[in-house]
Order: sequence, then C-alpha cells, then structure tokens
Amino acid sequence: MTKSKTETFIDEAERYGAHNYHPLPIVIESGEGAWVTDVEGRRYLDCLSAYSAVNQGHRHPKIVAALKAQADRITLTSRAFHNDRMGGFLADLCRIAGAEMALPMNSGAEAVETALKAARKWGYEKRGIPPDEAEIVTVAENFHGRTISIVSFSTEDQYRRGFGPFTPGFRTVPFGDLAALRAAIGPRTVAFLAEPIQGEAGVMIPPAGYLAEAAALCRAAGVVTIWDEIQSGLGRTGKLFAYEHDGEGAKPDLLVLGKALSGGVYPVSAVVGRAEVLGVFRPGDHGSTYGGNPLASAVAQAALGVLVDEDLVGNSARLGRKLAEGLGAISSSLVKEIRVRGLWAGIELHESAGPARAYCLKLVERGVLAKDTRAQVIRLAPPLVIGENELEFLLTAVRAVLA
Ligand code: IF1
Repeated sequence: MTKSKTETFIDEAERYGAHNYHPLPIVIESGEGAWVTDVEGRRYLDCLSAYSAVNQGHRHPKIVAALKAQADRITLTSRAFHNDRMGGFLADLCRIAGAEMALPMNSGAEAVETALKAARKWGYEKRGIPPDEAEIVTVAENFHGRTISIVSFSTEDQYRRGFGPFTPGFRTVPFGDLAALRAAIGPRTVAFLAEPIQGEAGVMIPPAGYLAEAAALCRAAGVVTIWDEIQSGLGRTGKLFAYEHDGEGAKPDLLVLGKALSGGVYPVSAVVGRAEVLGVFRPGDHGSTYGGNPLASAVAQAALGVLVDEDLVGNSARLGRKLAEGLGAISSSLVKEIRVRGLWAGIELHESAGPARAYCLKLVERGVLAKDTRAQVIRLAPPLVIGENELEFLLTAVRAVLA
C-alpha cells in the first residue's frame, strides 16, 4: 500500500515534531479568503480561522502586499534603534482602540505577561504595595497562554500537571460572579485579569453588565482591569472589542490583543491602554528582540486598516445575527445549548452525544473545518470576510451533522 500525500506529511510531522498537539487529519497546503485547500486538492470553509487570527481571511491581498513591500525594505532592527514603521502602527492602534499608549510584543502569552508585569509594577510604584506582595485576581476556566506564570493560574489540570513549581500571587474567582470578585479584592490586589468572553472554556458569555460592574468595582478599589481580547477582540463578536457589548463603562485600563492584530500573517501582539499603567516601564524593564519590528508593524498596520476599511466588524454583526438565527432554528436532541456572539459560536452537546471531536470530523467530510473545545463544544469562528453563501454552506453542514 502506498501512502497518501496526507499520510506522508502527517507521518513526517509526527516523527520529528514534539507531540504537543492532536490535529484533525487534514494537511492544508493553501488558502484564500475563507477557504483552504489540502494536499489532496479538497477545499474547506475554514470555520476556526486559526482561533480567530485570520479574521481578515487567508492571505488578504492588502496585508500580503504590506508584508512583501516591507520585506524588500527591512525586516528587523531590534529596539536598540528606532525604525520607521512602529510609530505609525502604534498610532493607528491607539486611535482605533481609544488608548493612550501601546507596547508591542509577538505572541499572545507574551502580551499577557507584559500586562501582568505592568500591573504589578504599577501596584508597587503607585499604590505602595510592599515588595513582592502584589496579588492579581483571575477567573476560573481562563485561557491566557502557556507560559509557566500563566499556567500557574490556569484551572485546567492538564495545563499545569508536570509544570510546577508555579508563580505565586494569583487568586481565582468564578466567571460572572461579582460577589466573589468583590470578596477576592484585598489591600494587595493590583489587577483583575479576565477574558470578556471565554473562548477555550466553550464561548462562555457572562451575564449582561458583568464587565461594566467589574470595571466599576475595580476602579473604586484602585485595581487595574486587564481584558484579554486576544481571541474575542478585533471584530469577532460583532463589535470591535467584546467588552463594548457592556458599554463604555466596561473599558479596561489595559487591553491585550494578538491573533487578528496581524490577520494571521505574522505573530504580532500588544498591550494597549492607559499611560498611567503602561508608563511604569522604563528602559531595560521589559522588551523583546522581535517586538515592534518593522515587518510586524507594517503587517499589523495593514491588518488594522483592512478591519476598518472593509467594515469587518459590521459584517460580523450582520452575519452573526444570521448565524444565531440559523443555529437557533436547529432542533436536535444532541444539543444542550448554543451560544453565539457575532461570528463566534459554541454548540454545546449533551454528554450522551459523545465527544464534540467526532462531530468536527463529520463537518470535515462536509467541507467545513471546525475545532472542538472542552470535550462537548463545537466551536465555530469563520473569517469575518465570509458572505451569505458561505454562511449558508456552514449552516447546511451543521444541520446535517446534528440531524
Ligand atoms: C493553542 C484555546 C483558542 C487566547 C487568549 C491568550 C492566548 C490565547 C484569550 C495565547 C490563545 C489559543 C492558542 C491555541 C489554542 C487557542 C485557543 F483553545 F486554547 F483556548 F483560541 F480558543 N489569550 N489561544 O485564546 O496566545 O500565546 O498562543 O499567541 O494551540 O494553544 P498565544
């Protein structure tokens, strides 16, 4: 038996790659817009969008053009020197996010770490917290990345097992629980870190008003709010940022962005927010070799431009309503609950339905790529550039698989 192309590529990856993933058995070769093609020539509607990094669609021509043009000028200077790209990117980012200051990094986890460092230093300098005693409140079922400090406050056993000892200084409260947050805030609390909608936990949407009330509570207590919108931000939920569903009062002191900040073209993340907090960093306190590099800056500036110019937030809101209607009309004994915000859905199955992964494999057979999360949830997050026909293609596949 000769091996298929797919098997050959998978065998090679499994032989030489560390086994920290268990991908669905598809080998993707190319992509354009909302569609990808595998090495067998099969086409799929991408409804994961690399966990919302590809909100602008695969290989958006304007973002790819910015990448190519910048690659022909200069790619990396290090922050030992200035470059002529970073300022323009950060100016656009601050304007779009309504922020005073921004700090560019590369991965999401690094940006989360950056926000935590800023909040701790702010607590020592501005609040006079005794050295090494700052506390940060986090939320149960969170996902903020994979570094040792971040998994220190994960509540998922697998993310922690084998990786201790852990970083101290974190406390956890249930998502959506204001009383627990109030009770957890003490004299040494410097920050509250939360995802406005929890992605990995299964697209969990908090009670209306939760973020605004949490922000008010923190403001009154002198606690820095940090919203991780690495996944929920930049249009995914039908607003530019997910916190906006709770109104302007829900605006955080620090907002953490990544993923779609580069439209899936290059790793770019950032912390944006109030100068009083980000301003605590002085030269030498923090940094990154690649953070804010000219290639990243050019790509991210273009990716932000595409979001605004093509009104992808509006498209997400408009098609998101149709996605909610379409999914809501499905009556299936397999489904326990369906949660939708913009073009982001979590279809939670009853335990009796078996693991969600099996349904994702059935979606693959119907030309739709989606990824399960938390055993029982099928997660849908198509690129924000999809049209009505693609949405109908998705709904048809979901209906068939849940029938
Ligand atoms: C993986 C999940 C999604 C994130 C939020 C920070 C980060 C992420 C809210 C870290 C990353 C990813 C990474 C990816 C799987 C994934 C994920 F299922 F694990 F939760 F998207 F749903 N904050 N999310 O969602 O960003 O350092 O990875 O750039 O394979 O671990 P990063």
